[in-house]
Formats: sequence, structure tokens, C-alpha cells
Amino acid sequence: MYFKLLLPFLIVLYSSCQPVPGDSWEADAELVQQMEEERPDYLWSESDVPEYTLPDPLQKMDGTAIRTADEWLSNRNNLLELFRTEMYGRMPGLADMTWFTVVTEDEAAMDGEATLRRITIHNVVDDREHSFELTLFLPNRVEGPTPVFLLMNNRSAENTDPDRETRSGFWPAEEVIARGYGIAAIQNGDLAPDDEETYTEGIIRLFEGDRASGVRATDAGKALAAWGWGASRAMDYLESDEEVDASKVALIGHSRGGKASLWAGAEDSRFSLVISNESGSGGAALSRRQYGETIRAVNRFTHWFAENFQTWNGREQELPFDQHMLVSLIAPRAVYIASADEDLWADPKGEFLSLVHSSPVYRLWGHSAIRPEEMPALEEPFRSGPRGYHVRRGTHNLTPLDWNLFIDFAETVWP
Ligand code: GTR
Repeated sequence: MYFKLLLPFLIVLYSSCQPVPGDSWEADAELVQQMEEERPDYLWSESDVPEYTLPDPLQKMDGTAIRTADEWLSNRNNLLELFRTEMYGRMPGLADMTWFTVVTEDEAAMDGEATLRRITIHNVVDDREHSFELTLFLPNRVEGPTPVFLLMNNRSAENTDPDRETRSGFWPAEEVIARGYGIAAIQNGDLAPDDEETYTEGIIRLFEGDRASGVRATDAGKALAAWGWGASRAMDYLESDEEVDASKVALIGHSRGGKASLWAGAEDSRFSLVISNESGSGGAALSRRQYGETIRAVNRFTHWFAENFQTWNGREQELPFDQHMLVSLIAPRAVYIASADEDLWADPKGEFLSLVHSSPVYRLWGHSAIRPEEMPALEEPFRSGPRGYHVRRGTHNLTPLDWNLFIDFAETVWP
């Protein structure tokens, strides 16, 4: 009797909890048309996306199935090897010697709100030395070890100015400090210049010496791998700083930096949260969709991926992996993917779908699956256990809104 009376209310309650079709973000039709006119060689309309079948992340190369988290972890290195060989290239190992010098320490930075440390990270291999800087601000009003957001900066160093003479929304240090977190940055260009002629003139030369200018192995890491290697050395320092909670370090990269942050997060499981902002092709976006930037298009940057990746130009459907498997390599740690409404080149939907299709792997740890229909609406952050996503208004950029949403998400995954 009571149930009968309640039924209509239960139905209303149930349907209000279900995602309403049409609520999900979709590319603006006018923008799609504009892109089709401006860049007719690429795909912009969902109806043009080819049919594709993604490789099953739970299928081993010998065809057998992975059934448990332990089986995933023991097979994980095979998948990493595949990505190393065919796509991102191998990272160098450790240098003969690594040490840190705190060059500047200012306890009254940001009007007394923060402590600034400028750290030089030195590495020596044979008789060669390389050093690069890590900038770190820690909030003064927080007691005890603090979680840190580390940006792999792919733009000019001005964006992460330690002196705060230039303030940029790309790295809104004051806002992050005000929320009680540390914020840090390395300059990708210090590790490998973002240039096809000179990319070896950083840590690649440190490790390879004169061989760096000769013919390198087809699976040798180039700039993306070098940037990721630098993020791991920054992590080495953060682990040594007692005021940092190294179990809560989020690694952030935007665009080409986001491709590198995902790869670094796959290679180095000390990052408890990996954030990709608009990383697009070769980052979070599924290659098989061929939406916006394709593999051939991203490979025009010949100094980013390993040489072998060039052999996959135009062969997206044959790749033995896709980017949902890169996201899966971060499991069971936290991963957050962000897109921008007008950044169709980076394929927002394809970025969300990588998260969706990493679900079989996250489910091994008991996390719920994410369904394609759960693609959220504009600026409605989506969270599902250790995985999160948002698509914000505007163009290709990393903004204070993105940072605030990263922090909101981090607060749900960091106990
Ligand atoms: C573009 C490139 C993208 C992205 C972007 C960036 O030219 O096609 O893959 O990496 O640069 O880094 O801003």
C-alpha cells in the first residue's frame, strides 16, 4: 500500500538521478562547420568518425585474459614496453650522481603567505653535468607536510616566475597557496629544448654524449620522454623535502606537456594524481577516432615521440594499443583529464572516452565503470572514484578555473 503511494515519487527520484540525454557536452555545431571549412583535411563531425574497435586492456599479448588486479600489475610492464617501443621511447635511467642544492629560500614570499625554495637539480654522467631548476612554493599557514601540484611547464618560464613579478593564470601560484597546497614547476625546455634541431641538447646529451648528435635508436626517447624524466627527478627532490607530503604529489601538464605528464605518470608510480589538460592526440585522446589532430599530424613534431611512432602515421586502426591503455597504466592511482569546449583539435570527446575505456582496469580495484553517456555538460566536473574529467568554456589554455577544479578533485582522492 505504502509502496504504491511512494512509487511515483521513487520513479521521479530515479529519473532525476539518471543522466538526461542531451545533457552531455557536444561540439558546437557552428564551430564544427567552421573547422570543416578552415581545415577540410581533418575530421570534425561525429558522423565522420570511423567505426573502430579498441584493443581490450585486459587481454595479454598472448591472448589470455587478465582477471585480477595482481595479474594486471604483473603484466603491466609488457604494456609499458609496448608504449616505450612504439610511441614515447625509452627514458634514460638514473645518472651516476644526482644531488640537489637549495639556491634560494625565502620564508616571506607572497607577502608572508608562502615559503619559496628554488632548487637546482644536478645530474652527472661520466664527465658530463646537467642541471635544471625546480621552483617550489609551500603555504606557511599549513602545519606539517603539504601536498604539491607540480607543473611541467611547456610555455615560457615567465609563466612560473619565482619572483612573482609576472603572474600568469597558467600557473596561479597565489590561488593554490591560498587553498593550502604547495605549487611547483619545472621548465620542460631545460630538459629537452622543444625544437627538432636542438632537442638533444639537454639530458639526452648528458646521457649519450656525442652519440646524441648521431643516428639514435628508433625506440630512443625524445623530448616527451626527457620532460617526463625531469618530472621524476623533481619528485626525487620532493621526496627528500620534509615539508612536502610526497604521497600526495599531482603532476600536471598542458597540451604537449599533458602528453608528457600522462607518460611520466605511467612510468613513475610515485605520482598519486596525474592530470592531463587538453593533451589531445598522443595524450588523452583516442587515436582511433582520428578526430581533429591525427597521428600523422602530431608526428609533424618529429622531436616529441620515438622514431618508431612515425611508422603508425595513417595506421591508427592497426595500433596494438590506444590511449585508454595509457590511462589504464596509471591505475589504481588517480587520473584527471580536462578539455576545452573550443579546443576541437584536441578532441574533448576522445579525451573523455579514454577515461571511459580505462574502466575494465579500474574495475579490477572495485571502482565503478564510467559509461560514454556520462560525458558531462560544460563546466560540470565529473568524478568517479579516482577518475575525473571536466570540459570548460573557451580555447586551448590552462586557466585558474582548471586549477581550481583539479584541486577540488584532488581533495576527493587524497585522504
Ligand atoms: C599543437 C599540437 C598539439 C598540442 C599543442 C600544444 O600545435 O598540434 O598536439 O601539443 O601544439 O602543445 O600547445
